[in-house]
Amino acid sequence: MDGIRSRDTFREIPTASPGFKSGFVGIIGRPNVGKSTLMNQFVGQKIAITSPIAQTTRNRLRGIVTTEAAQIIFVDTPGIHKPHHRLGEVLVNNARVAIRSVDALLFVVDGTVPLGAGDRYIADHLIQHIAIPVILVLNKTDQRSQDWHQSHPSQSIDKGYGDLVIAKNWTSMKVSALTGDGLPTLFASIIDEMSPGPYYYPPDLVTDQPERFIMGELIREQILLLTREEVPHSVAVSVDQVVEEPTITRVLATIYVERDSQKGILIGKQGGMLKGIGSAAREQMQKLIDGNVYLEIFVKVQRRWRQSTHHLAEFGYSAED
Ligand SMILES: Nc1nc2c(ncn2[C@@H]2O[C@H](COP(=O)(O)OP(=O)(O)OP(=O)(O)O)[C@@H](O)[C@H]2O)c(=O)[nH]1
Ligand SMILES: [Mg+2]
Repeated sequence: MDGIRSRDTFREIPTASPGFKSGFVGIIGRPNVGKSTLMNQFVGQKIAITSPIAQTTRNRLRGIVTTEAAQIIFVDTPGIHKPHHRLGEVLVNNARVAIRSVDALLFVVDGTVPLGAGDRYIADHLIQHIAIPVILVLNKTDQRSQDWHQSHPSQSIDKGYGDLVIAKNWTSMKVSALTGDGLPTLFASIIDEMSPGPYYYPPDLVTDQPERFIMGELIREQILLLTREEVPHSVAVSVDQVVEEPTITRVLATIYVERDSQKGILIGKQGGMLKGIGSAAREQMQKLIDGNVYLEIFVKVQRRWRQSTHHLAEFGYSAED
């Protein structure tokens, strides 16, 4: 399906035949290991934003994959890290909450570096608190080049994880979320872990989040890609209006930052930065809805919003329990 919209389709939830399998699969790991990239690859469509900046994902986001034999609902979560502000605390809390209500977990790690303290911390948490099946996903193996193999004897990396896998009887797989390498095998292992179950969503639905949410994320993604230093972490985006006209969809959005200096950076010389963000985000939105988009963006300062429970809630980052 092109675009997440299927306006004219009546979405019906079919009755599953005997033997149809379904379930929820949490994707967890440190920031930046490729969790959202992996979910997008499975879904076959970009529903989660991705970037080289750690802590890209801020909301739990479901990606739905329906085949003839199964429906898997992937739950992408924010990277687990040591929080430095209230926003970080909420994100890490919500990632932990998300993994309590799934049937299996993909624990994603960067397969090009040795097991680090951050991964070990998550692994210990899983070992102590989680009883559901865990598949350890060593991602980014496309970066294991000839040189890489010479400077990082791969056994030593895989061994660190190997001990974990053996101790807990986890399955482990090497993949590249970027190229898709290893994903069919991983998907088959996921299905193996699922029990017979119903369709939870209509077969043509790819995410539980409304289009408006993803539009805001697409703007935030461009900010992550185009700005530097503290700016990416200091922004929140609200999509204030989406008006669908016969030939175009008009979108009105506001970017919130914490300081005037950040506002200056976002707008840029003669508005150049904001124009760049707007036109790239607009292009992505057009792909998303498979139609024309007119996008207007404002920038406002909301001081210390990342520390304010009230503003966090307003921007969609409430703590779950
Ligand atoms: N080379 C390579 N890069 C990858 C792979 N998977 C993801 N990346 C890149 O790694 C960066 C982080 O990817 P994301 O999918 O945003 O990572 P994440 O784990 O969702 O990050 P957070 O949302 O911050 O927790 C992006 O620049 C991706 O393009 C992979 O298999 N190979
Ligand atoms: Mg992510």
